[in-house]
Amino acid sequence: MKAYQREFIEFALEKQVLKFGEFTLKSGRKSPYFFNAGLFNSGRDLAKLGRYYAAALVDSGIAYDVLFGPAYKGIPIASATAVQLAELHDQDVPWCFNRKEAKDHGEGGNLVGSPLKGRIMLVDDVITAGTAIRESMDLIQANGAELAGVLIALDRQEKGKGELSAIQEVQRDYNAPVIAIITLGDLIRYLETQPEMTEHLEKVKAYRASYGV
Ligand code: OMP
Repeated sequence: MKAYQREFIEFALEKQVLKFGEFTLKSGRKSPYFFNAGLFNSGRDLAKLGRYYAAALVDSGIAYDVLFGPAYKGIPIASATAVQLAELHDQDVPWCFNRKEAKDHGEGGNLVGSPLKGRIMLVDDVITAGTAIRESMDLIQANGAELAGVLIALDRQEKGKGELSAIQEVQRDYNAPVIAIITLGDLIRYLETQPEMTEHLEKVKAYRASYGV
């Protein structure tokens, strides 16, 4: 695990973005942990969050033309990432987002910002079942663009409907890599170094044994 990944886990724990307990997921599964990116809710949090996304993106070495943040949760994340790519990595990257409701007046259309063209890096918070990604893919394809990759904070590494994870399905169906700041595996490795978190570690491991890939 890299230093920025460990720091990101500690940041998420401190902000209670990452919590342990009993949570019902969108899929109906009961999970012993949950990641709520909405709790990165101050200016400094957002600046830091953008730094971690930018670090993971630069670290991946993947080439792309435009950052795309799908409504709603992808929007602040893509903008914070674009800001930090410029501030810390001297990269001036075009970015855009969509509205959920298409506008029929003014500039029209449902995209705001740079045109959605070329190789698109899709930026979002968490992928579990991949529903949100598929909606964005329709938009990318309708614009004649292609997916360069998906950048997220946490890869939960769980099975979708079949044996593959939603992320593995995205990689297979769209032939594009998924970059995560951290994975469930990283979280487990982190918990293994924290003796006071043994109880959480055991529950997370049991969850992985049932639903993990
Ligand atoms: P999919 O769109 O099905 O991949 O699910 C992703 C969504 O699940 C996120 O946008 C959240 O609404 C929710 N989620 C989290 O935010 N954090 C988690 O740790 C788990 C989930 C989830 O419900 O699976």
